[in-house]
Amino acid sequence: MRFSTPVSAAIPLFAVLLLAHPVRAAITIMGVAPGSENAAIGTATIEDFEDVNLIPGLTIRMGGVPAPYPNRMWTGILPRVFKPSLAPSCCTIGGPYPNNPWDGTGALTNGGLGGTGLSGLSPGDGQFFDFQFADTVVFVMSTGKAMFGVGLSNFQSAASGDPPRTDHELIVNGVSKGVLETLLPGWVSGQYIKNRYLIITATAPNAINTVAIQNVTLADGLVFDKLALSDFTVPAVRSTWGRLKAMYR
Ligand SMILES: [Ca+2]
Ligand SMILES: [Ca+2]
Repeated sequence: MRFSTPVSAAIPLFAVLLLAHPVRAAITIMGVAPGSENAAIGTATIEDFEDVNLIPGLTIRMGGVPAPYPNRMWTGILPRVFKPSLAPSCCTIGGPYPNNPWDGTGALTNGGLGGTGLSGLSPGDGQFFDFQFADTVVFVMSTGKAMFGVGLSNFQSAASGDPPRTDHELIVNGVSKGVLETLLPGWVSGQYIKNRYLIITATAPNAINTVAIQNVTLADGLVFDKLALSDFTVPAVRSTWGRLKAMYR
């Protein structure tokens, strides 16, 4: 087959078209300081972790649990409510953490996933702040989302952790985006604080299916709260059809 337009002429035209229609980022990542998140999540469905029931369509996986203990995956119901204000203060655990929740008093943690921990009190099946800690926390959505948000607390970064622990990798839809420490402007590290509110948005036809946060080098007890999910709005097909009908009335 021969093309009517010579290749040498088509390339500049293609370049011009690219410049005229810049490719929009399919997935964007941002972070805001505590108290500034509501503008971004105002209409979202919120999981506040104040009871054991998870919002529909959300599955949470605790991965990379040190052997011989199993990974855990929760859909619909959590093993218990975790309250950071009741985290153990003994045995270098560092609790309590009354400032970790983003709403109410309950939250999600990657701890308590094997044995009785340093405190001797861990139930071993999750939602308790003690060893063992999962290396990776994965949020799995049953349908692709337009927006995913979550409050991050108790993250102790490698360079400034109070005391330092590890940086934290963000993986969206199975693709690494780098570490939160450099991804989120104004990142603040520490175990007794809220670090940042993470907001991920997708531009159709892309969608957010999984969000994973992973301790890179050392175990770090992490706290998550005020998780927000937004669906895509109904496609504009109907309104476009309505406008077409109006044109031909
Ligand atoms: Ca909460
Ligand atoms: Ca921590």
